[in-house]
Amino acid sequence: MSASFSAQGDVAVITLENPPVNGLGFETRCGIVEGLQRAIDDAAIRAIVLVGSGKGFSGGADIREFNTPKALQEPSLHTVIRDIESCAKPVVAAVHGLAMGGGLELALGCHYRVASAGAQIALPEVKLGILPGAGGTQRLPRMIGLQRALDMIVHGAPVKSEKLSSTRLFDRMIDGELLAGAIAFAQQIADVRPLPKVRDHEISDADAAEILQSMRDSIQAQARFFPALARCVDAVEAAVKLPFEQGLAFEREQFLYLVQTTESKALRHAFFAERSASKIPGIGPDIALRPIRSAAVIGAGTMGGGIAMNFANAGIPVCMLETAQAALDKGVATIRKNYENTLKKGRLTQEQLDKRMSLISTTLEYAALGQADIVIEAVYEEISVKEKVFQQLDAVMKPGAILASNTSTLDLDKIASFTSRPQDVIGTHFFSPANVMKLLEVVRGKATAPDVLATVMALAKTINKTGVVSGVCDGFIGNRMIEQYVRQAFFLLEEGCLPAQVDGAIERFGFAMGPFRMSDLAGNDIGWQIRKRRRTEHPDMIYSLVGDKLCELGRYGQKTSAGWYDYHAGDRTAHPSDVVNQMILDHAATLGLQRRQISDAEIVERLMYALVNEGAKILEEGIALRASDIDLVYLTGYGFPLYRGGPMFYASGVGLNKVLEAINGYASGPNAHAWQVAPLLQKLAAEGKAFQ
Ligand code: T1G
Repeated sequence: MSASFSAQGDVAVITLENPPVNGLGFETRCGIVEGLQRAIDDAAIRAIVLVGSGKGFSGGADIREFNTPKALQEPSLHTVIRDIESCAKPVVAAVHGLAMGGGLELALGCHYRVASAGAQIALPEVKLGILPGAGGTQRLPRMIGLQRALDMIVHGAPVKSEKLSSTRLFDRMIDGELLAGAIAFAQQIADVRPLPKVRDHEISDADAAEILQSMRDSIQAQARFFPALARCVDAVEAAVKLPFEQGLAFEREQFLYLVQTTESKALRHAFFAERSASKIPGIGPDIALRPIRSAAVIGAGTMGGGIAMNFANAGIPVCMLETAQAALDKGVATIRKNYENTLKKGRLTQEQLDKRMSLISTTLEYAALGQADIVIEAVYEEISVKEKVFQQLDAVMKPGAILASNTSTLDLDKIASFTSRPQDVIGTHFFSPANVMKLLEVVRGKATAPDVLATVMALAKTINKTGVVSGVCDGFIGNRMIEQYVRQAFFLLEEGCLPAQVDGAIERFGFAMGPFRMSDLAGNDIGWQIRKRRRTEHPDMIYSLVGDKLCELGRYGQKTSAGWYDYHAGDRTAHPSDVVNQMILDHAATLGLQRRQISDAEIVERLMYALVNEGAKILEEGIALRASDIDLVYLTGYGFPLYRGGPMFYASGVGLNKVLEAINGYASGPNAHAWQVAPLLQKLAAEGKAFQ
């Protein structure tokens, strides 16, 4: 059973034992009910303490059971809580570490609650696209007041236990050893009757209507995409307006509705995707990591400076190298400006700013970097430049130092071959702005040592990045797929669309930014250089020339105040351009193409399925370890809508047979050559399967 029973004198102790977070899975729920019964049957027992083993009280319902029979198998969490609440002997919840979701609801069902300081108290269900489904929306407002409970339920953020010590939630804060303190408390209240029940408290906030309306107003924009937000407010309103049992029933209805929604399944998929990404076949969690106590960055430009900030933010000293003092001074000034902007927004204190700046040093000499544990190169994307840098690093870095490249398209194995230690070379592909974007593609070279890979994946967590392992190919995972997405976007212009229509369609689908606004931001000339290189390396990959014609006009994007769109000084708003639209029409005319009205649906399908088809090839080649890694890349690096779960999850939801059917339709169109169907997609569609 995932809960043990012991008796300490006249107090029974039921200990939740379901590592790593005492998820309230079926076996654990059975263990609690059995322990309760034993305590009730034993006349010598006067009170019961419920405590969690390991890192905390409980992280909530076992989310691995969701949408499986076990999730609702009796005793359900509802039943467990009802048995506790109706127990004839007092039940005390002893909370440490964390009490989240169903874990907090379990504690709320107890007659008393005691806690040690520092415990994370939360109802984070909304982050999984659901709401507290075991009484949390009905009981928490009764314990901590309407406003605080509403904030915790709608936003899902944790609150430290000591911040709630003045509310009814905790009857006592325990300074010393939690269990001993809880047992002593239990003995003190053992004979108190009637037993206090949370449900018996009233919600007395006089301004309840204003509090609820104000929350509804504040979530309005997001609620369109995340149905759980509004239903959280509805459930809390039921706690205010309805008798307890009716409120509980209303909450249950909302939960059962939400748990089946695509949005919730997408959010749960993303939750597990983030945790699966750090699992690398053949590399166990106990591998010895190389210590990372200091770092170095080659290049103090936009990328180099952003990368350096990540280390300073994590408290790791970092040294930036440049070829000229002016470049170093500019890089440091930019970093300081970034921090000052964060300070102005109140997200950084002056002391933190000063501390971080003190961790950043600079040099013009490679020799000064020799003792760093990791060095990350972020220089110009040209193989000859990388060669010089890695030869110099090979000469000065101490044995065992990790040599990383921030390359986004070049061959990491070739870069590793410039050194005498290819086993210490790895790719760390940051996304601009490097100090903001969560995604870090960790590129594993043929020779990269397992401990180097494991060390950098752990470092990703330390610097607050989402690390995803990629094999070596042109563009790794994200850029290789976005290449096909942009190709389709260009073909759509030839066939009948204009930039604003394509961007509008995909942004209504949920992308933060469509391909043309994105390209104007990143710089159209970057894609132009890549296409030129690709045309020599892969003559079979045909691109529309419309992007080249744009760049030949010098329209590189926001940096030239003109790209696919026109931009006015000091304003990043993308204004449709008559010049560009006419260029597109003229270009299509030179091709003799009969332009046609193209629907938003076709735009979305072609952009999405271009991603999915390339993703299937990436999966098949082993460049990505799993489909959820590809989804994570898109959710954390490319503005893919979270409530759709990522391209592979989305395609599986559509049905791969339907995806294949649509692709086959486009493969008979004017740009058929771009639709070489991935054999894996073909296979899964034929078998009626989804991406795993
Ligand atoms: N169930 C099952 N496994 C869980 C889990 C859970 N609730 N929470 C975490 N894990 C696993 C996770 O997958 C990982 O597994 C390991 O624990 C460590 O997690 C009725 C229905 C608790 C703050 O939403 O926020 O209750 O990869 O890497 O950074 O109303 O996990 O090691 O195999 O994240 O220290 C509500 C979700 C559920 C909490 C710990 N509860 N979890 O963070 O470790 S719904 C939640 C978290 C519910 C009721 C409803 C975090 C954490 P593995 P980790 P961490």
